[in-house]
Amino acid sequence: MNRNRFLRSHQWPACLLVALAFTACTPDAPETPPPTTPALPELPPTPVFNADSAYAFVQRQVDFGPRVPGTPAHTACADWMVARLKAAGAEVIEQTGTVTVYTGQKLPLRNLFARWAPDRKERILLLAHYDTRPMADKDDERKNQPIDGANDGGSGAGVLLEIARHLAAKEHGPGVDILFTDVEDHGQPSGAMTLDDNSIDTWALGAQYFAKNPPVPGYQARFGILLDMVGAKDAVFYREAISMQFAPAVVAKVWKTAAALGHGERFVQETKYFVGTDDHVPINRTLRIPTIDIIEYHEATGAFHPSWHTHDDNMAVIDRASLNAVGSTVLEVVWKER
Ligand code: 1BN
Ligand code: ZN
Repeated sequence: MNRNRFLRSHQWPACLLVALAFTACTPDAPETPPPTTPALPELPPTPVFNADSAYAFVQRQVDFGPRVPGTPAHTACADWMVARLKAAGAEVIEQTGTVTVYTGQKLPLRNLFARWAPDRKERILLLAHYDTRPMADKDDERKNQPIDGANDGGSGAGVLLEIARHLAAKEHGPGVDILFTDVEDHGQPSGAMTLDDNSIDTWALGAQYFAKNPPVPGYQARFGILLDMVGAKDAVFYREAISMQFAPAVVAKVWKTAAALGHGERFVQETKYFVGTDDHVPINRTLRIPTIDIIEYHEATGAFHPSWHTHDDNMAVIDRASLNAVGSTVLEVVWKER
């Protein structure tokens, strides 16, 4: 077929358009730069978490003796913590009250709520209990005597006291609150490590009290992180099931940060259902702050560390590397939050 006859007159406008399109793509045509997203300002470097300091804070708590609510050792330890928090630049609200434990006994309650940059609306909540169990109900001996609570009570509070030391220097991002809860560990003894429905509310009385009566009206935070039993040697942290139910994005953030810092082998990407209750439950349920629990899962017991609620929960189980893995991860999460 003759090519000139193939290009019939009604086809010319289309050819012209194609030709024009090619012309527009020649190198001489002016280029419009692609749209760019403005770079976020660089964040200040995260301070170094000092595991020796965290360890010394655990030791200091244990040196007071068992921190059983209503005892002089508990009062002395709380006074010392308040002084430390104020020295670290916090505004400290002491929430006092009375709670009734499972025996019917009334106990004094003293939650310590330490705040940095309290005027900022956006906030992060960190928490740990500082009271210790009044009995060793999982031990074979001296069951009625109180425990040292180096891991259960001491370790979470020790890590948070070390983090507190750095918070006055945090000028960017959300304000930080640290809640040291009281009367967490005065719950009804159970046969196994699991809880029945009746006993579940006998635990975490300080966190329940805080959630029902927030000392700052309308208190809210972007998210919360609870530390409990984080100090034993070779502690491993699985994704805890209640945290996964209420705050899966916070678990993902913390576990990802831990892996980025080289602690991926301790922060295992697998969910275990093993915590019947803890302080994060009322914070999630009542205040609706998505809050996770970083708590050791121990392979041999299928639940907590073997020293749990025994006299073996003493300084011999505490290890700086475990305190460091948790403390440096939480400090990094806090510092990277914009
Ligand atoms: C955690 C540490 N808890 C007490 N000490 C809460 C709890 C109590 C979890 C009973 C499971 C059973
Ligand atoms: Zn306990």
